[in-house]
Amino acid sequence: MFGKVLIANRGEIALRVHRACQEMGIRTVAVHSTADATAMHVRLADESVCIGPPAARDSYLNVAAILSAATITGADAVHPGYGFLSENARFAEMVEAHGLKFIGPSPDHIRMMGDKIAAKDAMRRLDVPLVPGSPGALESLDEARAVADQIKYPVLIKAAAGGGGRGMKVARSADELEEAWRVARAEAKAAFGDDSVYMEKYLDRPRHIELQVLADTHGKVVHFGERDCSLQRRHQKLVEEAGSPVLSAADREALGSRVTSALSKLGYRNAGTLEFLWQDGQFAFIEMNTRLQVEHPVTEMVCGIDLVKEQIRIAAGEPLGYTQKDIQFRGHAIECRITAEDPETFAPSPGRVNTYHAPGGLGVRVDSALYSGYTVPPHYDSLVAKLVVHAPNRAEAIARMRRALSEMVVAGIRTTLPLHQAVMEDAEFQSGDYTIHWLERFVADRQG
Ligand code: MV4
Repeated sequence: MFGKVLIANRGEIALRVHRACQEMGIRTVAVHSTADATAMHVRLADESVCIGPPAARDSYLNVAAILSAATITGADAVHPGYGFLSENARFAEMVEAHGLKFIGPSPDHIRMMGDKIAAKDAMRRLDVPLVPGSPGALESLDEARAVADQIKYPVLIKAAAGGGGRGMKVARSADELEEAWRVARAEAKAAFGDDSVYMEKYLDRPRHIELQVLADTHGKVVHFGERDCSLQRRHQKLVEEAGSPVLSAADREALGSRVTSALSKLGYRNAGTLEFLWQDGQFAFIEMNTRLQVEHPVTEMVCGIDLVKEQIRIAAGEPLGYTQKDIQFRGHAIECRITAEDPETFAPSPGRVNTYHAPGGLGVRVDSALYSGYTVPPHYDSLVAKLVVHAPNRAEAIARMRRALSEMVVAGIRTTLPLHQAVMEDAEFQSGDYTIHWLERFVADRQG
């Protein structure tokens, strides 16, 4: 096992990784920008290294500085967290070239899944269900017309290098296709420096359901069930649940066995999440994320497993200590992402947190790097706390979340706490009957 791990991240996820290391007897190295000198992840780590000025490109994305920090502190491995360098194949390669272990998938798998066309190609060959669409990249507007005529409108043009909704355009009929084609390509070029695009049938009211997997280096792959992440606004998730309110145990098992068999053939290793759209009882793969995700705690709560410890053990070459049938799904978990934003306009609200009080009690977990007197810097993601609850069923989990939200205090800045309370009180949310478009409308209605 590793003696020392460098955590190439900040905020709550840096703490999350530190906690797993601490319990495993592994020392930790924090890296931080000058804006984060007093941050909680720096305070808790065994050692810390300042890697640059506030702007992420000069610090948390500064590969040379991070590798130097790992070398001078004698770290054995690097955990990238999520965001920043976590899905950068080049970074994973350089970590390994410096004689360190990258706690994540192989650079080749990161690269493959970063190319959405290559990812779909792989899943198609491995019999994972997909949204109908173009067989690969669209080479011309004529080809786009031909594919659209075949799969029928509405269609969606997506960037191969995309994800997160950038470079994505809907064409509802043939006369909208040329415009969608041009705009999607231009946006893809501007955002990613790559104008490759592909086409899919547009699903108009799907749910976003993702499956968590782990693969060891001995050919074993297991899944930990699904998370329903349909509650999002402008591609920012707000609430996640495990399991999905619409999935039966049989559906979960069917999807899980398809996916684990596919990833086993692919030789995948470490943690991964496959994203699906679910509509009319059908699953369609859209993308795969090759990192630990923000919302991983809801899976941990229902499965009773520490995904970060598992990632570390896998990277150290240990085999998974259990099989699929040992993984049980107990109860229901919900996560609320509390951000430093105005709960109505979503304007960023960094600044000093005069008072911070975390809720507690049975089935309540708070992953946060906040403390009373901490100043939320303006340079990074606005996530300040993940409030996670676990209960025997969904109704009790919602009741528990309402109770926990009412106890939580983050004073001095604006946060999305009031929005979360309103969502939890809403009858439609409580019914579980919502799609990826539900929150957009809910927020608009609140704004009046
Ligand atoms: C789609 C779709 C409808 N049909 N693909 C958005 C981001 C990217 N990860 C995939 N996205 C979508 N792909 C087809 N064929 C609708 C979306 C989408 C979406 C997906 C998941 C979560 C939130 C979303 C919000 C808007 C659109």
